Amino acid sequence: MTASDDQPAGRSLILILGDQLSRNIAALKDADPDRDIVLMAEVAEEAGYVRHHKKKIAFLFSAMRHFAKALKEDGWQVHYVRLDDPDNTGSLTGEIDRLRETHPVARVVVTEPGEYRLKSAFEDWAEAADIPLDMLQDSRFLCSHERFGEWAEGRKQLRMEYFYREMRRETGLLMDGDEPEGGQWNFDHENRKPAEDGLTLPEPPETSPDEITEEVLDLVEAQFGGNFGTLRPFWFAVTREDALAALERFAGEALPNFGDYQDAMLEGEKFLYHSVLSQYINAGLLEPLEVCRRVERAYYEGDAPLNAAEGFIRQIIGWREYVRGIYWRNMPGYTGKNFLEATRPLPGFYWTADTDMACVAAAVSQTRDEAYAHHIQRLMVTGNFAMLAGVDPHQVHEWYLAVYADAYEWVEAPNVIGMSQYADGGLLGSKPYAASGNYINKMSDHCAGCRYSVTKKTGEEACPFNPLYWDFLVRNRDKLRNNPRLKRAYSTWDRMSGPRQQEYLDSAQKVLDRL
Ligand code: FAD
Ligand code: DLZ
Repeated sequence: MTASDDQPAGRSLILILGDQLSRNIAALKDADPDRDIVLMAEVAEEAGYVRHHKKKIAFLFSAMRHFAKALKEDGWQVHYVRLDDPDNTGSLTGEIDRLRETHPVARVVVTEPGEYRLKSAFEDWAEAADIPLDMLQDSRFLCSHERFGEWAEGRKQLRMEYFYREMRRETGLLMDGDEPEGGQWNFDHENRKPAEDGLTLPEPPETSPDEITEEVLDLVEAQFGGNFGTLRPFWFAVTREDALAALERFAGEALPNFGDYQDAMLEGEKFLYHSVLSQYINAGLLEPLEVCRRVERAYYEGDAPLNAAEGFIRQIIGWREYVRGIYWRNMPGYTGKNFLEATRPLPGFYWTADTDMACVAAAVSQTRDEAYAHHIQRLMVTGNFAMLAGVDPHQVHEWYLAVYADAYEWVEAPNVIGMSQYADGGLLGSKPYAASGNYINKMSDHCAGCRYSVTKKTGEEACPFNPLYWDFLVRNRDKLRNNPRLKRAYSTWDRMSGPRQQEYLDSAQKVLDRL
């Protein structure tokens, strides 16, 4: 298409994706509100590439609508396409083409998408299109792909801890000159307290749905009623202002205990001292660095101990940036990895919570109700069970991508394929996070009310995690035997009597047969 007379010279079409809801997003930086046109679109392709949790779709659509409104109020010309627009083409590239028919532009500008799938779709589209596409680096991340590449180059093994130290130095967060605050980089050893009775647990702030959100909730109910998840009550923040309020609430009320109880689980307590901010950070309502600076300030003002502030900041400038680096360095192909050759279908109770294992039932039912579970539930309950049971990691990946409000492939896939399923063979982490019921019993109160007995190792009454743990190690021995962090476990197994070993394997088989 050639530019027509009514095209302001050099006008750009700025595409803003549903997880790029920030006024500082790269695509807006050099844009001109008087000349350029912003496109935001609710499309079937993005809403349907996995069957997202209803709350996740509602959160994004409502946050997108509020962001478009805020941009308009700032003076931007915003073209917003609703999902139920009868002319909606169903795809982002289709919507770019449709807008260009009525609004000729000289170029299309987009900030790099967080998923390889969408980046490739844009690149393919640009090859066929008669218009330049500028895909800009996503400056919300501290570490560019090039920077991660420089760090990773030549290293035999990539390990988060060393990457994290570089990010501390580069941001200056919790640094005392060239030294880490408190003389140590990492206070993780202080962050493993089990939850105790009598703790006062703050709830994340609940934002009441306004008219825009109510309209979106009706749309989601009508169009995605069959998807997993409870839609109402809906309490997520959908604006930057409300997300900032959630950050303040976290920094004031939960952060002081965040470190101590980071790995704990308590029946009926869905959030403990976690921030419940990931969906806001990932969608652009909060900037990762501003969140870290707020937490750093809480430490310097004496409102939070160092183990809490350091532990939290490590999750964001360490883990969050590190997993993104791993994702882009290993795509395409990373989501298809299956080092342990696991093939079992995902058990039905991942969708229904209908299981007698109290810890799994709690994690799945709160996932269904809130589109949220905290890290240890994701890693050591649902993730651990799937790996021990030998579930196909791709099916596990698709489940996680669908059910959490914060899930985008760049962050979900390395956490699932790498950290939780060890399907990447150790690219991301140094050992499989495999654990028996003992771990869950130590860190939670779930076992006390469970129909299984965590102290029984085998037999009908035994906690299924117990025999599955050994079955997992035995089944994968050829692949895991040389892992130094598993040497002790294998020698414990080797010291067991033959009949005892057989009891474990028979019990595990019975659990697997029941799945
Ligand atoms: P907090 O416990 O309060 O942590 C603070 C922040 O640190 C989080 O908001 C998040 O931004 C960041 N963070 C913490 N751990 C990680 C991590 N391992 N990787 C990246 N960022 C981290 N996180 C997602 O954002 N999206 C996902 O789809 C996702 N899938 C996961 C799947 C599995 C199997 C596992 C083990 C972890 C996954 N995580 C994911 C990481 C982590 O569990 C969530 O970020 C966290 O539970 C979100 O809750 P929160 O905001 O209360 O986090
Ligand atoms: C997750 C999501 C959903 C459900 N819907 C939309 C949408 O309709 N329009 C849009 O621009 N973005 C949506 N998203 C977020 C995209 O899927 C996300 O930008 C990519 O997965 C890249 O991270």
